[in-house]
Amino acid sequence: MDHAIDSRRRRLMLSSAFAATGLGPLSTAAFAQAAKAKPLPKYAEWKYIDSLIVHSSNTIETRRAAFGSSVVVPTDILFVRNNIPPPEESIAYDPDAWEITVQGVGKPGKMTVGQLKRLGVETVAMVLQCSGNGRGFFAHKASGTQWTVGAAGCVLWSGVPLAAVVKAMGGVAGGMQFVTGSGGERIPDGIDRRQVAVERSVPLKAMETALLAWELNGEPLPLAHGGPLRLVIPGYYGVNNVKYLSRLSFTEKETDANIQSSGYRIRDIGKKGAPGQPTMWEMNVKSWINHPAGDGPMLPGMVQINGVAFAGVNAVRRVEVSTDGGKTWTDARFIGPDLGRYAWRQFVLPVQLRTGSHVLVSRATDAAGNVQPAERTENERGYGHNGWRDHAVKLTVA
Ligand SMILES: Nc1nc2c(c(=O)[nH]1)N[C@H]1C(S)=C(S)[C@@H](COP(=O)(O)O)O[C@H]1N2
Ligand SMILES: [Mo]
Repeated sequence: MDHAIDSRRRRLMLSSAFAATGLGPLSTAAFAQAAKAKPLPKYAEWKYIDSLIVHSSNTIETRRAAFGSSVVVPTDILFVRNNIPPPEESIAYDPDAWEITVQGVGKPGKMTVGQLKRLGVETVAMVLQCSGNGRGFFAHKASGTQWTVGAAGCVLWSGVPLAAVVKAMGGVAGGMQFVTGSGGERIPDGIDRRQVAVERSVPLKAMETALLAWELNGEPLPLAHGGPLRLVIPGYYGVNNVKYLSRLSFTEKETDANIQSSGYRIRDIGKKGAPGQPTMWEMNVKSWINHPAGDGPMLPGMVQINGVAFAGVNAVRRVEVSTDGGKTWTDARFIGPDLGRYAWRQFVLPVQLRTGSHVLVSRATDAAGNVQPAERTENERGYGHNGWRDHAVKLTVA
């Protein structure tokens, strides 16, 4: 990842140059915070730490203030989530040699990334978001990483449409209902695969839009984000986008791996996860404000309230913004290019902020008419939080 290290150095140089002029993108407080922060893990050491919150070696969040106003989130500030430690870096050295097993098709067999590249190529812009994004706002201390807003990012994936691969391999075998992807992590001897394997099933219809991706934001897919090959299911929660894809199966049933059968299930607080409860597939409609981020005092006057809005498999149609905690609302304007229904839209509302305290919130509506609710839906593991109230930016203008 030499190119990424270079870009990080370049950015560090820029930020210290700005700091010298007093125009630093980072406040002194942010520098102090960064100084005592946990270090980045080796496989993600090329990331730009000042824009990230390192929760653990396997969970890294983008800072709210670090989200830009362009549509795409740069790879070096994109969040990372690994349920188990990633494979060795060496699997990404010769990506074209990486091999996947394909089952549940007319002609099952193996395919290398090099062979897949000959079958087709497509690009999709989509929001990658962890099911637990916003978990930190739940009052019952839901177990898991306490993400706020930054376990999400809109990115560009390039790869072969899954439908083209299936066509080349004799079509989906009769009776299959699910697409099941398996992660290529090595599971130590003596550990039950079913307990820990990252293996997810999604409904067969997702095949129409899925990609097997080898490129992220115009660069070869780094190991941290699933290189050499990743299953991409546009509009579905992060967990379904299986990294280091090693096996792809069309199956009659959902996998019995824990991560599918009992994990990632919506249930009441105190209940155990079980098949039959709603699983984290399509994402719900959601928005939040990134600027101002509420991380310091502000002077009164004109402010460009800027944030992001998206709605899973649906396009987002409208965003309203309130500066009084949701009593009154004004329509915001979308800015920048529309990269399609799976991408997020950036929105802006210029407002005059007077001296005092302000609670800034946003509320999105999707093309199907779903409106982002005020409150979160309470659930044991803190999944799917799209309540606008908890995502507020609280500001003091003085
Ligand atoms: N093989 C594999 N795929 C995986 C995971 C994993 O641990 N292993 N984590 C999933 C979860 S829970 C999320 S939110 C996303 C995170 O993607 P990222 O690390 O590229 O941001 O990857 C998903 N795919
Ligand atoms: Mo996740």
